[in-house]
Amino acid sequence: MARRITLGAAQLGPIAKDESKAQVVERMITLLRIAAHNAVDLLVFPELALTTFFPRWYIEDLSESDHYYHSKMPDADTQPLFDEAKSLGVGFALGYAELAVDDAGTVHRYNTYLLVDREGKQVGKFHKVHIPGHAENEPWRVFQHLERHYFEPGPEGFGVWEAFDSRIGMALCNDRRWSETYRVMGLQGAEVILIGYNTPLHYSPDPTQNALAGFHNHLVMQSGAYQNGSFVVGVAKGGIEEGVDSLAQSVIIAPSGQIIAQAITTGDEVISANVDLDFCATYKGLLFDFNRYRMPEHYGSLTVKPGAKTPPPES
Ligand code: CDT
Repeated sequence: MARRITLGAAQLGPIAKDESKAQVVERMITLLRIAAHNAVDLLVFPELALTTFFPRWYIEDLSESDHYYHSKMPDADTQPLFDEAKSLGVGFALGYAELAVDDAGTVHRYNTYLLVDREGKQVGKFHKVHIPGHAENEPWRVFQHLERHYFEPGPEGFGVWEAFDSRIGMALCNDRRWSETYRVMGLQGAEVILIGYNTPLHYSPDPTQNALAGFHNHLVMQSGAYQNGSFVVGVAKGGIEEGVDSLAQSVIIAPSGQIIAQAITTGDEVISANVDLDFCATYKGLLFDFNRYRMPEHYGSLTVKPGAKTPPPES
């Protein structure tokens, strides 16, 4: 019998700096209800879904930015979202800024994805690995991308969780540009990879890339899906937020690499696709049968040793 699931992406439009978390949660609940109406089993929200993209502003003393972070989930602000999802029987993935304190009392700030199943059980947590942008205040930029000031990379790496009768992996925004992200999850048998993003359409270090933002977004996720035989759900917070225009174009991608659903707006919008998870086997079991065809022992060293000579250019 086919293992069918309805995957959904809850794209969010801009969140203003002065919009309260309660207001954002209300918007998210509206999307949850639309998703439930469309029989969605797993609804994926974007990266940092509860606030404006605050890393575009420099706050020197990090403790003064604590209101953007959550040290427990759910908390008073987000409890209504968790309650509504549970009563609707819709699982979800939530991107948020997390403030964690380890056993030694050290504070860690992570860009986090949390996976919640249809019964409301928290089944997995991922901390973003590739932290883009810069850590220093660079006020001369048109806008800043200070993720390296606000977040440290997650130490656990990329995992896969048994949930939704499947194997679910998670990644956040810049992670999607790196082939290792998908491959590490692919090697763990990921059938569905969830990716939330906030991607400005203007790339200050090289504006010639601006026109390619949409192309690169789909290129990396479609390749990652195809090369690992996985579905990918890519979800944006898009539109013009505090003067910064960000990419929308949320998508659901099949293991064939084909886009099977795509957002048509830059605002709050739900897209969904009813898929057969067994379709992954068409790729995982044939062309990308890792056990049969992958050749790690023939790839050479994956680590370039310090001082290693690169091959001379061909004349
Ligand atoms: N949020 C996030 O990771 N955004 C980055 C922007 C990189 S430009 C500094 C991205 O890769 O889309």
